[in-house]
Amino acid sequence: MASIVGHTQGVNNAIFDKESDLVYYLIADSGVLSYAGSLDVVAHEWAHGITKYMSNLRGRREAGALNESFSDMFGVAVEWANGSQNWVIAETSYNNLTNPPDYLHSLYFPPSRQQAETWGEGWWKNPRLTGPDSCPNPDTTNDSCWVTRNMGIPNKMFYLLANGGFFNNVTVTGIGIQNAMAIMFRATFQKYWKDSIDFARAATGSIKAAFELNYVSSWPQQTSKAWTAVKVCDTMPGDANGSGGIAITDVIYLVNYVFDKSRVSPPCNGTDPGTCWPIDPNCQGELNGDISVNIQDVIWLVNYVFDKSRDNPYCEGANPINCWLPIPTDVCCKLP
Ligand SMILES: [Ca+2]
Ligand SMILES: [Ca+2]
Ligand SMILES: [Ca+2]
Ligand SMILES: [Zn+2]
Repeated sequence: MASIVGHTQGVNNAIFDKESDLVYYLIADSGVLSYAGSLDVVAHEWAHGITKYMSNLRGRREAGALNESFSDMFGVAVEWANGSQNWVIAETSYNNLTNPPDYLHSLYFPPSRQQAETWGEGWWKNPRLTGPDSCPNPDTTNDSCWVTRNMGIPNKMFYLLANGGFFNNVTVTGIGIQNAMAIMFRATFQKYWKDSIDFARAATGSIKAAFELNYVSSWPQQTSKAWTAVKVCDTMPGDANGSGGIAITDVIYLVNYVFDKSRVSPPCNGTDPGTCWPIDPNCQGELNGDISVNIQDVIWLVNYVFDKSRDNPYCEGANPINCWLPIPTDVCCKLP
């Protein structure tokens, strides 16, 4: 990818030009060195090219924030693979400054650079058409509906998933940056992330990618938890009992939920008069992708749990490993 480094007025910047596929590095007299000297920024800009040709995420609202965040994830991951293991962007270009913060973004603590780390809180601003303080018209005065502020949310999610951490009362066990990047890349490559999607769909798409890449591990669970921690996603499909994993106990829970739900006599004797097996949130029992929770989900879950460890005969569905991967849907990952 061709790059052009030049002098400009105003602020230091790096820009991927979607029309020409050129990257411009603009140097200003701000004391910050050119971003062309920061490997994470270079990788960030190149990742915009990946986005353009794979997911085509737009540049506004939540899709715009995800677009920028994917580039930051890629930037950190490339630098990590080349021996510089840190969670900040462009630190090499800020080395000569005496006053912190000496970086452009932080995935570890986005608020240090005026970026949100939790949906609906702090530096977050409403990027949507509806709701309080909504953003009807994306333009330069509102940063295309708050792209730079809100990109801190998926950035923080990625940090938590890769590194692990305790945030907003959620504990995420880190799966390593290489694995976390593989999930986000698959979401991009498979177009689970595309066009103008919102964060909830982005979470859904990455959980789906995690299931596909490594269903026997805790990747889907930790991906779900990471989005939960930043208050975007609220659960994992198939985890009917809310334990944080998927096992035979979820089958028992879901069977009881589905049959108890419509049982009038004898009435359920639990604390809930309608059913002793409420699924909260309800979508945890929805795993075949058709929105409602019913007997079909029981069948799906039984097959998933038992097929998962079956080596012979192999599952013969579209997925060579397991034909019954839970399908995350938008009902299973809602903004609070
Ligand atoms: Ca860095
Ligand atoms: Ca469970
Ligand atoms: Ca269903
Ligand atoms: Zn960018």
